[in-house]
Amino acid sequence: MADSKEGFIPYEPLRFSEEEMKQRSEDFFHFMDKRRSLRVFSDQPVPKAVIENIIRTASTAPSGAHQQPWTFCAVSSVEIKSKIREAAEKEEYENYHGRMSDRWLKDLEPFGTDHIKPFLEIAPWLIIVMKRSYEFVDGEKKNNYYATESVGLATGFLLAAIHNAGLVALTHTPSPMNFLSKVLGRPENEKPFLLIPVGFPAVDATVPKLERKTLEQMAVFY
Ligand code: IYR
Repeated sequence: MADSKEGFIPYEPLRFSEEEMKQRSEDFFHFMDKRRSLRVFSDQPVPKAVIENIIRTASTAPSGAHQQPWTFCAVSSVEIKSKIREAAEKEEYENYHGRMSDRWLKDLEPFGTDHIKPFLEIAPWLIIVMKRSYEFVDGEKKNNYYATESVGLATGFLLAAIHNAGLVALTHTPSPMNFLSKVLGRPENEKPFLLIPVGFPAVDATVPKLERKTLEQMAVFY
């Protein structure tokens, strides 16, 4: 047995047979392959307890020095959602009418996006993922390690948890996003990372016809 070190506890592994491993990995791939980003939501409510579990799951992601440099702001308030929509649409109007290059606009054509964002009010929940680049410790700024990577990982876990609950989401990036700090009254060590509407898909929702890269296109084995 490995020497026990202070501050360490035994790791209790999950144990699967080779057969089970193959089956589970294949099943999980097919399950995750069904995840799609949605832009059209139903206003059907989602219980807060579900959102709480989804956020708890996100926070199981690894992070630099286990600093967990994230805050998840979960908004169901109609007033706050409408403030967010108003401010986001103002920024997006500027993006679609001058700030984005012609090439960018062309690349977005297949997705049919524009500056109008009704999902920001219709989706029952908006989760705003905040990145904490530093903490105040005894009044001093202390940088968090790999904050961007860590928050990216936690957001991936969040999206998987949303999918697992049978819900849909959009990884939305209104830009610039500083209006969110203001609307939500967040401290200066937090910066908005992603805005994620969460809910059920609208009845008759459609998604762009996309193909994912094949294993051959995106993996190299050595
Ligand atoms: N933030 C804008 C534009 C946009 C950019 C990318 I890259 C997308 O994949 C989708 C949209 C918007 O949300 O409309």
